[in-house]
Amino acid sequence: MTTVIKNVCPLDCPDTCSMIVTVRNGRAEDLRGDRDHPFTRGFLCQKMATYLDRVYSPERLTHPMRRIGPKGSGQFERITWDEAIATIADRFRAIASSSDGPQAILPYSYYGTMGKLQASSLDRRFFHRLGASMLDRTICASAGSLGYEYTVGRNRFGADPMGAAECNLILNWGSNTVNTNSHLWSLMVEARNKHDATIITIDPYRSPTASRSDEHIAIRPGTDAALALGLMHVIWRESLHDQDYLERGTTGAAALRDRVLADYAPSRVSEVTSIAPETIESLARRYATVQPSLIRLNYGLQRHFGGGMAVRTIACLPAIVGAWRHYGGGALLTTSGTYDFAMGPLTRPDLAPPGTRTINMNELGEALAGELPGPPVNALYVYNCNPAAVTPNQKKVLDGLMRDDLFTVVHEQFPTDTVDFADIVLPATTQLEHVDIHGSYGHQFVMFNPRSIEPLGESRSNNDVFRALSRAMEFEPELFPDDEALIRTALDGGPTMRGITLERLKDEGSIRLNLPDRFAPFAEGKFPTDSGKCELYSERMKAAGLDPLPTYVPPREDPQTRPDLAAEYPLQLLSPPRPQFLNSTFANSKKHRDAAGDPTIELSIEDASSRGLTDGQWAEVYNARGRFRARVSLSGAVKPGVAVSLGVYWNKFSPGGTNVNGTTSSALTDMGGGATFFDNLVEVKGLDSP
Ligand SMILES: Nc1nc2c(c(=O)[nH]1)N[C@H]1C(S)=C(S)[C@@H](COP(=O)(O)OP(=O)(O)OC[C@H]3O[C@@H](n4cnc5c(=O)[nH]c(N)nc54)[C@H](O)[C@@H]3O)O[C@H]1N2
Ligand SMILES: Nc1nc2c(c(=O)[nH]1)N[C@H]1C(S)=C(S)[C@@H](COP(=O)(O)OP(=O)(O)OC[C@H]3O[C@@H](n4cnc5c(=O)[nH]c(N)nc54)[C@H](O)[C@@H]3O)O[C@H]1N2
Ligand SMILES: [Mo]
Repeated sequence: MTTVIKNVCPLDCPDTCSMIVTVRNGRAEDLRGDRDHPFTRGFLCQKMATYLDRVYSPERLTHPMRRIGPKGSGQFERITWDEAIATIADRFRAIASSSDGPQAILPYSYYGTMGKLQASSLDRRFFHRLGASMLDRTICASAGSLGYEYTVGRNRFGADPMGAAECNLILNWGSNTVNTNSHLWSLMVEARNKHDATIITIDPYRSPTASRSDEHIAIRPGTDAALALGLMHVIWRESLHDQDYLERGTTGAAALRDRVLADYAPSRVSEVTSIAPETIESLARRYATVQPSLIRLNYGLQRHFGGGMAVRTIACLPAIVGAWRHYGGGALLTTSGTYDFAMGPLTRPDLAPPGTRTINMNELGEALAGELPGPPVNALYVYNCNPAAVTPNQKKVLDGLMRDDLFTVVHEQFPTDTVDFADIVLPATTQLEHVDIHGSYGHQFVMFNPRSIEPLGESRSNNDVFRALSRAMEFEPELFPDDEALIRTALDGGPTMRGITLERLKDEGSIRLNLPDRFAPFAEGKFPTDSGKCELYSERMKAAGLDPLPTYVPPREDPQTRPDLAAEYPLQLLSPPRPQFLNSTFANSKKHRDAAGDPTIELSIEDASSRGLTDGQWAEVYNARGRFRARVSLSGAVKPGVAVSLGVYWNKFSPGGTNVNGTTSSALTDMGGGATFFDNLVEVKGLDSP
């Protein structure tokens, strides 16, 4: 029997594609992009095009296991699900009734799947009901989200991505759109082909997006706010601002104008950003006069200490030139705020005991080392995440995972670096084997993912495991209903969800949110902030102890402000994703690893030759936190003082046993408690062999 089913790509990526899966006699045999989906438009990225290889990989975890070797060794023996669930429930009960209490248990997850159910429903209910510590999921987007919210408003939405095709000027600002948001890139290319739009990329690295743009502005890492303030200086100096929009739609314009005219002349901004003053002037003029203009504002620039302020500052620009007036114009950080899913009823934060502590996920190393306030962490339950590879300050994290007194459960599809440290390993389903619904952070559709094939081996979905654990813990069964009931709960949300039902989703697969066609949310100058305006001056920021006006906050590890540190570790190291992997997902697949090649460290010719390094040679990259090995790459993609190492490789496939996060810092951003992966000074020395 052959059936054709619409599934949804589960990856943590803005595109959330609609996929057409052909199932023959219970086996998925073909998977491709949905031609009828307005955003997917018939193509999948290079990673998902071979997803069936992942689903049917012989390396999948297919039964529960218990550790039999030392921690970190990855030696396990098979056990039954009953035994696994009973072991976990017994340990959780013992910890909960010990003097440390249930907060000594820490759930640890991120978005291995973006599905509303398998990422954030029964897991939250289970751990809230247990009284476990809460996790602040800050590893990716929290700095910029807060900076954007302070400025543009609580719902955190912006330009309609479908409108990108109608823009005349497009800035990829800290965004490698070609690889990380490829369906938006295709709309940008459409704008260029149809009406000669100009695409400009602002990135210290000549990324694939930068090289395919009409112009690449190679900014010094972590200095984007200074550039934005320099653009404002030119715009106001030359009276290119939109006075009418500023009066109707903003607070604090006069104060911001005074600041930028006094402090951010292009000559000074040039010293900070290492962009020529003429480039700043010309960009400002074009940005102010070519409309509609879109700033695709993404994550690259948030992973520095001043990341929150940088996003907040850039997010002021569209209001100053009136770009929000136009469909497609303005700034686009995420569309996630357009979704009114009923997240409260779904996740039930009310079940958590009052005063329960929250642990910032970027500080996992500190948490495991007992350096944070509150009880120690005695149990860790990991799902949808590979912290041994993806978290900063890796040595500290691995030291913590080695603790013999730490009880670690890992629910996974594959034997990741994190699995190696587990006491109990649970096998997880893939997207074809479980049901889910999806929003997106790059488009505006709600999507339904049915179960297309039976779970492989004994694998179980996240929710199935939490249902089993809740029974073993004797929690109220009504808190742990079946997945369809949870979908109905999630859909019973606010205005943009109205009319979107499970029945319709089953029928149609994907439904656009209740939003106006040609959505231009701030065309009239009304914003979902306290003042109802775009807050160039923010009382909320002032109350939070932050500068209420946009400003430049330098990186923590910056040669200009920390010459002492730079004397030892002179290179600013960026480590954005490698196109063949999705964070660390797919980095175990031989096919993807072969396509990706060895880990690399891209350097300027100047920095390589002063260290006697040649192209292709193995090198060690290091600082006081740790080290990793990579091949020197002299591709001409970075300026002196900057280094790039793409991608989150698995430690166990990295020469020397550690990846780039051996060097990254767990310091937090200026706001939102975000990660500072790219705020990282290192030095490089040659090796004779890996
Ligand atoms: N193929 C692929 N796609 C992905 C992912 C993946 O791993 N692989 N990951 C997904 C996830 S979880 C996320 S969060 C997004 C991330 O996607 P993006 O937001 O595109 O983020 P990055 O690729 O980390 O960084 C984008 C660019 O910012 C640049 N950058 C670094 N520092 C600075 C700076 O100070 N200023 C400026 N202007 N630019 C800077 C980097 O060099 C990089 O080229 O992509 C998603 N899509
Ligand atoms: N140096 C550096 N480090 C980074 C980044 C960077 O740019 N540079 N990027 C950061 C960013 S933006 C992010 S978002 C994080 C991402 O970090 P993670 O969220 O850890 O993402 P992945 O590495 O993709 O790991 C997700 C894991 O979830 C598993 N999984 C998938 N589906 C399911 C499921 O249904 N159930 C269960 N139980 N497991 C499942 C997958 O097999 C995979 O191993 O990494 C961060 N780390
Ligand atoms: Mo991310």
